[in-house]
Amino acid sequence: MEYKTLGQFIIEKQAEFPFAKGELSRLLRDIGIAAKVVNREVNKAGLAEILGSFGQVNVQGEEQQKLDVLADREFISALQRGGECCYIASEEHEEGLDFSSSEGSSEGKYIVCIDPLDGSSNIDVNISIGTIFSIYRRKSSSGRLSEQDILQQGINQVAAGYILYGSSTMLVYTTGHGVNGFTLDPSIGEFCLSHPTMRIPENGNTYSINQGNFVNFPPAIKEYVKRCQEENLPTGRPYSLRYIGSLVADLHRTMLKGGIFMYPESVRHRNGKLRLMYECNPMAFILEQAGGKASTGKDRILEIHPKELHQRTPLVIGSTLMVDMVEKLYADMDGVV
Ligand code: P6P
Repeated sequence: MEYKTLGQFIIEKQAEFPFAKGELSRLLRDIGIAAKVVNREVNKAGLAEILGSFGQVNVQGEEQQKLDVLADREFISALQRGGECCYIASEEHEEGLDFSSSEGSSEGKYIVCIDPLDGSSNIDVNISIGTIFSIYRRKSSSGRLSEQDILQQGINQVAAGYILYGSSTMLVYTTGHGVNGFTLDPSIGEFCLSHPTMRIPENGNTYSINQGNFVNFPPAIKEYVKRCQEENLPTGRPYSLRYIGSLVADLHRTMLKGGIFMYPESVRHRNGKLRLMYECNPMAFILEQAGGKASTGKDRILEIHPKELHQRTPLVIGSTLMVDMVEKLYADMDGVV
């Protein structure tokens, strides 16, 4: 069987970056290695005694599942060992990990924002979970990092990707030249190119939202959901609601099949629930690179100017024509309560 591994692909694509010295390639390979270790632990979670909470609470106030902690440690140590990374912002840590001490201990020029194990509340019910990462190049050339290096707009990402630990484990990433998907072949322990040049259909028949929050949704989202429930598609078929409650799984399906995912602002989540730096920006970069769209309902996600590391944002993402419709409703209903 002819296959191309992630490592071969990265080296092949590096040639497209004339001035690349291989640092980003090494960084992506480091992430791929950590993903294989986390995948091994996720797959045996049901067998070994690593299910259940770690008894600590993370910065989000969420009970830390043991796999959360393990994944966080694994990715951080892989990135630190690789030496290409000068700063890591992780969902599991209030403060970022800064390796750019003024003594210049780190020559790394990349900043990584990561959600080591998103959707971890699904671990003990065996639902797919994921890792999401976002990579920036530092703006300053050396010395201690400043806030301008760390809180960059999503349009400055040099790479972003996710790992989906599901019925099969996939790594999907972009460096701004399209989106490619790799499936882990356990028989050789390698991620192999399985979904080259991924594209999202410009329309779809699936909407993905936590309908349980309906009463708290803004008017534009309520109107959109109502139309999905009451109207049929141009094909005459009804819309389908699909919601797993695991961002990577919901967005992977959306990218493959078309559709729209929404986690809007609400009475309960004034700025939405999802995090800008390590959930929404990377997924927005990937979906845009696959021909989709990602906004707050009003503004493009990738153009948000971050103010803090763990800030939240509303998210409306998926097939372009469906996101356009939601944005039109926000514009038409602005001010409606
Ligand atoms: P809710 C998982 O906890 C997560 O962060 C995302 O993966 C997911 O999309 C969202 O929260 C689900 O949130 O409020 O619908 O349970």
